[in-house]
Amino acid sequence: MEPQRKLKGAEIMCESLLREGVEVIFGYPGGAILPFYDALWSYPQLRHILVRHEQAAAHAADGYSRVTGKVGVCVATSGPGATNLVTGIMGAKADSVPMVAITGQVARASLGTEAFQECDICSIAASCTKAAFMVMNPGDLASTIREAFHIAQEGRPGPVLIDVPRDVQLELTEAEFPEVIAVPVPEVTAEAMERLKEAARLINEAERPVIISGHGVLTSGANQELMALAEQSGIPVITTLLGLGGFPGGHPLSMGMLGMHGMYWSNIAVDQSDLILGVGMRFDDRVTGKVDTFAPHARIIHMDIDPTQIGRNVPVEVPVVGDAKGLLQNLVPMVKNTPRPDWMQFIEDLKRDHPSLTIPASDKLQPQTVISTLNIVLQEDPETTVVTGVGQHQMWTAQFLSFTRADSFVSSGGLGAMGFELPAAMGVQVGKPGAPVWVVAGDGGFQMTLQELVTVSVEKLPVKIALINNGSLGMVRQWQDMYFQGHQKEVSVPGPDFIKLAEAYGVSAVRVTEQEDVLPAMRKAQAHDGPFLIEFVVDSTTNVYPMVPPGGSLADTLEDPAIATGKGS
Ligand SMILES: Cc1ncc(C[n+]2csc(CCOP(=O)(O)OP(=O)(O)O)c2C)c(N)n1
Repeated sequence: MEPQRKLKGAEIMCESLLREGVEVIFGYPGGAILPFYDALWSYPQLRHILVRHEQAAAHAADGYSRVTGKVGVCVATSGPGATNLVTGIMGAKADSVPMVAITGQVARASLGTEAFQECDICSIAASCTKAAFMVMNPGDLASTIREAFHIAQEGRPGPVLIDVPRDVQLELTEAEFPEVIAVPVPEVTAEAMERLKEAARLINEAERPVIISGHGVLTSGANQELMALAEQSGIPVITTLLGLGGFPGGHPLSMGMLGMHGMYWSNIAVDQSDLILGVGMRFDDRVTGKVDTFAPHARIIHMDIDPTQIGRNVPVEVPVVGDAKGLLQNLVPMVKNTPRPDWMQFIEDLKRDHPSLTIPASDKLQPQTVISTLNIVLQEDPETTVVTGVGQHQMWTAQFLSFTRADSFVSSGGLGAMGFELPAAMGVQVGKPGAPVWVVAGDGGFQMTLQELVTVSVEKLPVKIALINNGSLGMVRQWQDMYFQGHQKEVSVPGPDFIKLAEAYGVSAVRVTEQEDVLPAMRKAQAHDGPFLIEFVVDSTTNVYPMVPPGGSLADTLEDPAIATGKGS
């Protein structure tokens, strides 16, 4: 501890953030956090991005963290400011994103009096953070902030909330700042080494093995190690939604995504496999389908940094706790290169006979056409990051785009929060100022946070927005059509004139209705110096396939009926 001069609580907060290496904060002021905002005058190194709704601050901090690997920071006032952060905080918890959320609170003497804008945010946050602290003494601020940053990053990363009463921010105290120590990467333990030997034995004996790679591979920076394992063992790699980018899409061993809207061949391969090596993933319900019938012939090796995830959803034969990078580094030399011609042929046959990337033959502009055209743009600039909302467009983006880097795809996976797209893209763009950032949005989700158009405009964040306007809550409409006898209820979401709206916010925009205009519009957006929106008016009846029906097993994966009956394009 290094003794310091007397500082106000709010100054200690700023000083601590600087010491943690924070460069940018996404936030929105209000009465209970005003002392902190006042202190920001003295800390110009802390860039503050003023969002237009606190939910956007949390999503932006999330997006920023996912592409920089740093802790994302968001700030709000007490009461409604704090509760508005909650969706974004929960999203970070679900997707293992390190975040520190700072909220103002009413003064200590008013606590528990139902004071104006008083809200027990620590209780609310208890279930959606790794930890939530209320700091009652300014002398505890520096150590609490240090602890929060440590907790956010250690083990399975996630969000931490710090609630600071207004008068604590104002009180002067002798500040002592703990030394900032980077969270060490956990060593591979002796126990894990024993498990890896067992894992290697199973891998070497397996006849029909698959690797399922998740977000943990990205957070641990284990892309190279995963590649080494796949190539050394000859085992195909399937990814979860958030695992996309952990293994290059174009690689011969890449099988794309599995799960509810995964590739048909991936789902069937998992169903038929005799060994699954799950790395940095959770076997969540979107991945497994009906859990009782998940991969009935497979033995499961599960590597994860969070021991509570192992054996939680599926029975695991070899649990290996640790950081993916270190575990894979140690595993690679233990596995033999084993040719499995029958298995690889089975997969090739599946790919040939069951095309999963289907586009309906129609005169109307198809959403998949738009998204697959974006692939051209993406391949041209390898630094591009694509950020999606939630719904059909998200699934088509995951299916049709080929991601090659860990920071090339950002999406709300675990929480599936519509409205994530634009604010998260702001954070991505702030984190990667020179890199192209594309948003793929649905017209429903976009209407949830489109007020942030003004933030991208004012902050000069040159994000490009591909708005897939199918006039409806497409994914919900699809479910109503397929599983509620076509009773479409409350799924039509007519929006405003998106072009006029974008322009009103200072964002240039064009509307595209024809296939031949798709690529030229994207080129125009790319060349434009600043944010740009393209509204693609697409067929409102198109469904996402493949699809595991609700309650179904991976083996029940439905193909596009047009393809299944031989009528596909
Ligand atoms: C905040 C929130 N509310 C509701 C849902 C449920 N939901 C999932 S997908 C979806 C429809 C999304 O519509 P849109 O953004 O237009 O995308 P599309 O499916 O049409 O591509 C809804 C309502 C959700 N995921 N998030």
